[in-house]
Order: sequence, then structure tokens, then C-alpha cells
Amino acid sequence: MSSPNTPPVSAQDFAASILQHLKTSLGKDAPHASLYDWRMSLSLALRDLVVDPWFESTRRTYEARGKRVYYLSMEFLIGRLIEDVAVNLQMDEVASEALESLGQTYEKVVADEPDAALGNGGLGRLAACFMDSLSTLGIPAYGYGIRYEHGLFEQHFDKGVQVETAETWLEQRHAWEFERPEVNYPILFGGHVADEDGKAVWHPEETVIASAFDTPVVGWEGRWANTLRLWAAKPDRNFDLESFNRGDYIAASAPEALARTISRVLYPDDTTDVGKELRLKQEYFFTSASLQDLVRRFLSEGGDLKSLPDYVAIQLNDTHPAIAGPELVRILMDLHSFEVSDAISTARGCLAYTNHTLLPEALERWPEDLFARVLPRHHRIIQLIEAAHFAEAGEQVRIIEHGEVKMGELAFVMAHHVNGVSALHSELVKETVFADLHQAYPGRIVNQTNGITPRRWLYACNPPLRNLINDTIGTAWPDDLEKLQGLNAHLDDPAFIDRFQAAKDTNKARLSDWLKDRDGVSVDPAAMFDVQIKRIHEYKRQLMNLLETVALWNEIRDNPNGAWTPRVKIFGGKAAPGYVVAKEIIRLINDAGAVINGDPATKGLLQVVYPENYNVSMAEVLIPATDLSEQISTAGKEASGTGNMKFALNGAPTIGTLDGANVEIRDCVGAENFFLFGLTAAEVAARRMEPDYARHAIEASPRLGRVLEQIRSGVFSPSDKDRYAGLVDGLFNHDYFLVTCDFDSYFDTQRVVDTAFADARSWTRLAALNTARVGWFSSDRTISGYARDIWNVRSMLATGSGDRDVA
Ligand code: GL7
Repeated sequence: MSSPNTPPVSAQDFAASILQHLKTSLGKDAPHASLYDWRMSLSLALRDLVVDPWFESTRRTYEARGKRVYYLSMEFLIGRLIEDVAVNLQMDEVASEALESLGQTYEKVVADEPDAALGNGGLGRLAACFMDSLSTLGIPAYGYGIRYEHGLFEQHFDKGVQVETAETWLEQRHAWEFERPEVNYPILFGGHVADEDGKAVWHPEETVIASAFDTPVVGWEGRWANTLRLWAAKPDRNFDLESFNRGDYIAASAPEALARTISRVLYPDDTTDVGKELRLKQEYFFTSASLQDLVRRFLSEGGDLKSLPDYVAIQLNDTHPAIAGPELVRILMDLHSFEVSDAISTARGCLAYTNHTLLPEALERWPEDLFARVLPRHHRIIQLIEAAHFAEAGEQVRIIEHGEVKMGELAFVMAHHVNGVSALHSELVKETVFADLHQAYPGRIVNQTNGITPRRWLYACNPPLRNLINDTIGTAWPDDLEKLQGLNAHLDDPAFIDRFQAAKDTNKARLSDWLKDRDGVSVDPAAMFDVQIKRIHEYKRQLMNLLETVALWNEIRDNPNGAWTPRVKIFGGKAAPGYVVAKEIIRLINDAGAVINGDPATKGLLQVVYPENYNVSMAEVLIPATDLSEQISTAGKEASGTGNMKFALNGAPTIGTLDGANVEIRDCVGAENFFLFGLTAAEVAARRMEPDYARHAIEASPRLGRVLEQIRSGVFSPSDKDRYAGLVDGLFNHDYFLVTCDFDSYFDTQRVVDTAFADARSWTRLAALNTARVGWFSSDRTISGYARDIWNVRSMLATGSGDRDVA
């Protein structure tokens, strides 16, 4: 494996490898190669360099017979991979030079790669960051998920209205994966369970095949590589020859179409669940395949299943794979003759569960009749699990109740640890959703505050800042992010602050060019770039941001000679296609933006920009260019947030509430360096008990009242004056997320931000201080916490100072 900071091959050799792939893998010669051909050849040449570390990692794990981590997740929001792999292999400069020598532009080739959007938002992106950290830390691990044919939908705006079209990343060949046609498992559905000789025997009626595709995930400096194994659904027989011979050609291909539906499309709902049969089938499909695979691997190494928990740590990313509990019990009982209680305790020894949200609509529940029809054997096993749980902890909490199977309770009962994703969230998990189970199983709930990979979210996406950091504190920080604390000593050095500002300016100019090229939008790079990017959801309160924007617009018009701080308000994000209110909010942002942007009175002082189709790649351009990070959710609702960490790391101070990981970010940067506003989680709960709280808040704020009246009366929708009447009435009557109550405090804090930003040098110092102090939010730290507190696994990497101590 390569030594630190040395590229494994020279630019010349790498160019030869690209050309070789162009010829033998793409069948093209250089004069006729398209951008796609160059991109594929570059990707394949890079992939070649991952194979050796990958084999070596597998071999070492096998020899050591160490414990492996299995991360089960419905979503892996990977994004593009060329830069990611190049950076991890120290090949970014070499790759750029090699392509240059072949007459190609590296940036253009990189930008041709479609985003692998196999996730909705934070939960899926977290899984991708975790894979990066598991490899960087040298922890033997597999990520298991679904190879969706269509990732998250593409968003377009039609006169400001979100319309969705199917995403088609697999229309082109995916360069990074290895198909494993020999790794296949049958996944069974339906049928009935019969009692035969005192044993329950499942007679399923439908079989679908799960077939593996492997993508190597290489860690920092190529020291270790793990596998992301995604399952594609295939029919157990391709073609119904009998129907074909009868001349019924449609029926002949029906089995194939039916089976493939299972891995066809990612459900686009962020935190809500729709209770659809296909979704349950997707969940069981990938969970069963993953468990069959890991059990097969364990047995092939000569393991005794009783000791499975010593060798296998299975992490359930939310409740989506919660069927893993009963499925593992089924495998142990039905296929390996375990007694019920042994099967349950062995399964529980392997399983841990991460809760990612307190929103009640996101805690999965399945109608019991649907569940029993699709998974009759598991329905019975859950009854056994429930009985064992009652015997152990009493009957306060049921798993099956009111005709529903409750997946949160199932995951909790079958896990040896349950974790929340920020300090505040984990406490709220104990106090609210799982209060009774917390009493029954004290100590089971632990916290692991989320993190982000600094390789993608600083090193790769922010070259100007990366170079400044390297020049200032050396190059040891990408896998030891607390080293950024070393920047603290430079915060009062004018030369350092100048360079920090220059890096931000470069990134802002890059974003401006990008907006111009892509959307024809001009922005002033000297204005404050105030950014809110995330899924559109009422609890995230993009609406409050928009109301503040309109209030500011009013204020500037009322007082045109005031000393206003120019702002560009940038929004980005998708709404779930069925989430009506979220889509109204999108339309309102676009409508209000059109009016504000067209107003000569505020030109140059206030602008609204909403680039369509926000995704990981867009985040990589926006975040380094951001001056102000908007983290303004209703306190108690955002489990953690991870965008908040990315902004702070890239030198954007936060305006935010005491919610999720904001609380810990504020602890790290210092209260005086965080623009805090709004009610606390406890105050939110209390305020909701007050009658007519929203109406009172609106009456107390003439500024807010005026904005709401403008929106309601059609100032931003002159051709359809009542368009937003319902949205505004909603705020008066059931403002569940307390937009109205936090509005004044938000507006006032924004004016504090204005004043602070106007003092350019002290703002830049504040930005640099953020970068210096948030190294703790590396996902390496998070994964080390899981390894130590939950998985009991160790790093396989030795460093100069002995074993790398992650556990
Ligand atoms: C989420 C939370 O909403 C988000 O706050 C958190 O950062 C993320 C990762 O832990 O998980 N929960 C959830 O269901 N989605 C999230 O993004 C979709």
C-alpha cells in the first residue's frame, strides 16, 4: 500500500492506463473519444488502483478472523466518486496532469459523472460518510443496501412549481461497481406457515433473487478498503416459456418485470412513511439478502453460530432494516435448529439500532394484516419476540398493537444498543419516543453524535482552504481533524486572515460562475451568501427564512438610505412529491424571489436564488462559498443535522436554534461565536400548550403581520391572488412548528448578523474560528465512538505508534 502523501503512480503511467482503458474497455481511440469515454476511462484507471488495497484488506481481515461491521442502510447518498477516490489515493493532481497531457480538462471530466443519488438526505449521506470513515480507520466493514435503478427524482421548476422526473444514473454504465453474478440469494415472500411435527414451516409463494454488486470504498491514503454491496432484484426464472409458447408474450416477461420492481426506485419520502407493500418488500429484500450473505461468510470461515456476536456487528440505520431481528431469528431457528430463546439472544448480541428522528410520522408501523400476508413467518416470530420481551421486561410496551407492527419498538427490543445522533436528540429519545423502553432496559440508549467525512467535505470540495490549512498547520489533519485546532494560534495573524478571506472569495467567485453558467443568474460575490440547503420540510422552516426575506425587503424599501448589508439568500432542496405544503413553500420562495429580484428599489441589496435539483454535487459548490449557515429548525425536531457541520468546517458561522447538533457546534465554537435565536425544545413544548399561540405572536409583531398580509393578498402572486391564502391561514391556525413565535427573534438576530458581517475582518476571523474549532465533527470520531461503545471492534491498521486505537 502507498506511503503517506505519495501518489501510487506517475502522471505518465497514469495517462497510459487511461489510454489503455479507452482502447480496451471503451473500444475507442483518442480522436473519437467523447467526454463519457474519457470519464469512464479515468474512472476505470482509478478503480484499478483501488483493487490491490481492497484485496489486501480482505485478506488481512480473513487471516485475523476479526470482527466485521455490517452497516445495513436503505440509503447510501454517495454522489460522485472520481474526486473522492482520487483524493483518497493522493491521485488528484496526478489525474489532472495526466488528463491535461491527453488534451482533456480534469474538472470537465469530473463534472460529467452523474450523482449516485441512492438516498434522500442526511440519513443517506451519513451512511456514505460512515463508509468513508470505516475505511479510513481500517475497520473491516460491509455496507449493505439496494442498487436502485432510479435514485432520487430530479427536480425542475415550472413557473416556480416543483415537478419531478425520474433519475436515470444507470442508463450509463456505472464505472465503480463489480457485478457478482455468482452471489445470489433467494428472497421469499407470502404463502403460509404450517405446523409440521411441532415445527413451524414456511411455505412461501413468491421468490425473488437478490444479486450482488460490489463497490470498493477506499479510505484515506489507500491504507484500507471496504465493500459497499448493493443488491439488485432479479426473477428466479427469467422467462415463462409456457406463456411464450401459447403466444402470450406479455405474460411471458411478467415474472421478470415483477421481480425487478423491488429494486427499481428509491422512495422519495424523507422522514415520512407511506406504508406501501412495495416498501416493506424492499426492506425485507435487502435485509434478508444481507443476513444470508453474512451468515454464509461466517460459516464458510468455520464459525459456530453461537459465537456469531463475537464476529459480527450489525448496525441498523433507522428502522428500515428492523426486520433484521426476526429474520436473523428465523435463520437461526428454522435453518440452524436454535431454540427460540437462544436465537433471540444470539441475534440481539449482533444487532444495534440507530434512531434518526422523533417525528411520529417517520416511526415505521405496518398494518398487521399486510405484514402477515407478506411475511407470515416473521409475523409469528415477532409474537415470540414480544413474548420474550414481556417475560423479561413486563408488558408495558407492545410490539404489535392496535393492528399494527411497530418497527421502532421491534428494533429497540432486538438491539443490544440503541443510539441517538446528537446529545440533545439522544436525551429526547430517552424522554419521549422510547421512554418506557428506556425504563425497561436502562443503559441500552447511548449517544453517538453524527459527523462528516473531512476528505469530501473539506479536502476535496474546498481546494483553496485545504491549501491554506496545509501551509499553516501541515498535512496531518484530513484523518485527524482535531489538528485544525492548530489554526487557533493564527486567528490574530492578519496575513492568515487575508488568505482565509482570499480562499472564501475564490469559492464565492466559483459559485457565481457556476450559477451564471448553469442558470444564467448573476450574483454579486461581495454580498453575503446566506444559504439554506436541505430537504424542504415544515419543521426545517424554510418558510420562516422566506418571511424574514420579505420583511427585510419591506425594511429596505421603507428606508432606502439605510446602511444595509447586501445579501443573497440562497435556497436549495427538494420536497417529497406528495408533500403538498412543502411544495407550496417552494413555489412561494420562487414567486417572492421573482418579485424581489425584479424590484429596482432593492437591487444590489437583496436577492433570492433557488437553483433547481439540489444534490450532493451542488452542496460541494455551495458550502465552501457560504458566508452564513441557516440551521433554523424548530427546537427538538432536527435529530442532528449534518449540513450544519459541513458549513462550519468550511468557515461559515451559523444562525440557528438550540436543536440537534447545533447545540454541540455552539459548544465547540463558543456561544459568542454563534448567532442563537428562538425557543428551546422545552419552551416549544410549553408554548404549544398555550391557546392561540400563533395568533398572539402575529398580533404582537406588526412586522410579521405585514408580511403575512402581503403574501395572503397576492403581492407575490398577482395573477392568482389567493394562491397562498391557505398557507398563511395555516400559520394563524395551526403553526405547529412555531414559525410565528420564533420570527421576531430570528429577524432581530439577522440584523445582528448584518452588523457583524459589515466588519469584514472580524467576520473573517469568525469564519476561520469556525473551521479551527469544529474538527470534533469528523465522522472518524463518530465511527470510533460506535466501534468503542457499540460494536466492540478494533482497527486493523497499525501506525508508527502502535495499533491505531479506535476502540
Ligand atoms: C435524519 C434527521 O432528520 C437528521 O437530523 C439527521 O442528521 C440525519 C442523520 O442522522 O437523519 N433522520 C431522517 O429520517 N432523515 C434524516 O436526514 C431523512
